[in-house]
Amino acid sequence: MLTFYSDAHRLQHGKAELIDGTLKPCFENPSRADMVLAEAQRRFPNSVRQPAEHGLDPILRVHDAGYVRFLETAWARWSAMGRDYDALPKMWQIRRLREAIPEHVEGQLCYYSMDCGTPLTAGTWPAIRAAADVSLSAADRLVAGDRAAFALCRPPGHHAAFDYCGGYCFFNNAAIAAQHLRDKGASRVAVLDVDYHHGNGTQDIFYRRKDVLFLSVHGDPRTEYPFFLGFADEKGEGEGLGYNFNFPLAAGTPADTWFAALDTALAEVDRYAPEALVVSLGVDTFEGDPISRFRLRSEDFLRIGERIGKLHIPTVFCLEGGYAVEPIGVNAVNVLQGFESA
Ligand code: 6XA
Ligand code: ZN
Repeated sequence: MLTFYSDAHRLQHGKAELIDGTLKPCFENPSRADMVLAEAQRRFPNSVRQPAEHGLDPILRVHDAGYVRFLETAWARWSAMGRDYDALPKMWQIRRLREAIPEHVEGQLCYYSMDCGTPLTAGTWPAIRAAADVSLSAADRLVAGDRAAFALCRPPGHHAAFDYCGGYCFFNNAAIAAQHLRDKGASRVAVLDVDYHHGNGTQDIFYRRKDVLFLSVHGDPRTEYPFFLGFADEKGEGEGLGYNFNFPLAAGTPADTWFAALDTALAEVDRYAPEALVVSLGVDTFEGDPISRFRLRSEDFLRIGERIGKLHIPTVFCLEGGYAVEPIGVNAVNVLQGFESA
């Protein structure tokens, strides 16, 4: 399968995120993509392609225009105040505060952010545009008839909702790919999220729709980030009722229990019979991940790919989380190889 990749990901290199009460170097950094790219090149020689530019239209199919405009202009407005350091929000529009969008860039940053771990930097805009193009170009391969494609996206996307960023994510690359597949003719698309963290952004975007099925296997939000979404009783709304599936699992869950949840999710995908599948491929389910608490081993990632491949659905894999940098390439590419072997 082809891998889509852009060097522009390097432009997103936040200095620090708020962890345990202190600012620490971002776990989400360019070395992650370097490791995945090297392993993809090693195992699938001559398979790496540059993305094609798709413009803003496919992004605006799933994101609020005001939010997109904010992302486009935020750095210029922030740096115009003499600030040459990354932008992080410092408060939230919490219960009973006014929902009006502030005028000032600082207020807008708070309004459009979910957390304090998603630094907006000088290079965020070109990096997230490129990541969207990477996922769109991978989706284009399915439209052209390929069985699968890998979008080596950075920064990741699954926490980014219709109108907010969070969890290192700004544009929801997987949702953008899923919508693109719909717009190019697929009548039903499924998004399967296997990252350790619930894909709250993807759920948000498709929650009232039945043409895109969303399923997520993740750490239980009662104890795990993003805390405020990802519970099993979130089943969709309106037309979308019955088209959202969450499989929260306790921190520390061992591999066999995790695979049982995956199988239940895959059975739902099969029942839905989508014409295309987008996998939010986080590998922070790895036992050695520094910020997550599942216990998959590197060889387990081959099995994930095999099981997804057995569905025989054209599939785009979008890279999400995974912070054990040394093995991230092996773990992510194991999924792709398992898929190809199925
Ligand atoms: C809080 C943890 C962010 C989780 C990011 C992630 N800074 N999401 O891996 O999938
Ligand atoms: Zn994650």
